[in-house]
Amino acid sequence: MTRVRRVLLVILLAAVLGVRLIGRFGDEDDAADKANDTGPSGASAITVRDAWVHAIAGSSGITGAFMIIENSGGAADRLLSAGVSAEIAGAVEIHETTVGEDQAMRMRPVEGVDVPAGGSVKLEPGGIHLMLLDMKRDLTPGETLTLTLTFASGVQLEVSASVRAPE
Ligand SMILES: [Cu+2]
Repeated sequence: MTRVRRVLLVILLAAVLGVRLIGRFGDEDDAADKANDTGPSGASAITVRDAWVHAIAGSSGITGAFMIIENSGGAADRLLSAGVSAEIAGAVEIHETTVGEDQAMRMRPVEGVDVPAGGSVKLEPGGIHLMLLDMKRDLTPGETLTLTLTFASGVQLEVSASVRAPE
């Protein structure tokens, strides 16, 4: 009996997760429809939300920045580079996380990140992220950094990212 219940619970969980996934795709479809209604709007099609940076202390030297980049326009775009004040970090790279045959997680720089027309891309821990290197000081939860993102379309965005403590 308990086994049956456990199986039912798993099916229920899968159903809930499935619905949530479908819900997300639904939202993206809506965004795409809106973009189609207004047509390609040029320079302001790219927006960023939920930008945050991992807090660091004790001169760990590097940290990660994460966000959701949305493209409401009719043309694909591509994040080419990111920057931050030289008082904060010496360099910013775009990284992807890969899992090797030995199951170890590694990061490597990538040339850019595609943001599809009417779509979005999520930069997140364990996935694509911005890597701040050669950190000049600690980052304390509650403070805000300004990141500059440069896209292939020529769009340059200033993004406010809040510093958050590790969970
Ligand atoms: Cu990295």
